[in-house]
Amino acid sequence: MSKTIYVLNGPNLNLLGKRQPEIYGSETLADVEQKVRARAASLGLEIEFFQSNHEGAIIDKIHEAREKAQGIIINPAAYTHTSVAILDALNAFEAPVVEVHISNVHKREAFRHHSYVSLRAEAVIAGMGTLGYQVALEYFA
Ligand code: CA2
Repeated sequence: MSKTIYVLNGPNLNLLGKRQPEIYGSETLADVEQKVRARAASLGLEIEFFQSNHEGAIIDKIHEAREKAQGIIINPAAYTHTSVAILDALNAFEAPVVEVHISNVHKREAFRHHSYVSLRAEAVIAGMGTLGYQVALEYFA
């Protein structure tokens, strides 16, 4: 049976490729999803790809992953820096978690240097652009 990886994206990432290309690049989230699915297929992984601008919806998806996923790749976007609730949900998920940031958050404002999710993640990738999602998939493969 092939393994399922949940790829979760937080608020405003639906705007990827449409604004601020100097920070986040020119690929859209649909482009990222397509590339993630292609790489996952070649690695024999199933993907559930999800984006929401709502904290509770992301938490519900993490709860769903408890029953259905063997791993989570998450870019929590701004919730990275604020959400104890997402950290708590991830702490109730038993398989590995990889945190991805498109930009190098450590080169940016001080408020982006702290991540609640990093307290839970097995690995953190930042600053590789959207390639970070592919690297996270390789980790699971
Ligand atoms: O670098 C990342 O991936 C971030 O998670 C992106 C978040 C930011 O709050 C984190 O500090 C770092 C912001 C996502 C917003 O994405 C946009 C993309 C294009 C245009 C506007 C927003």
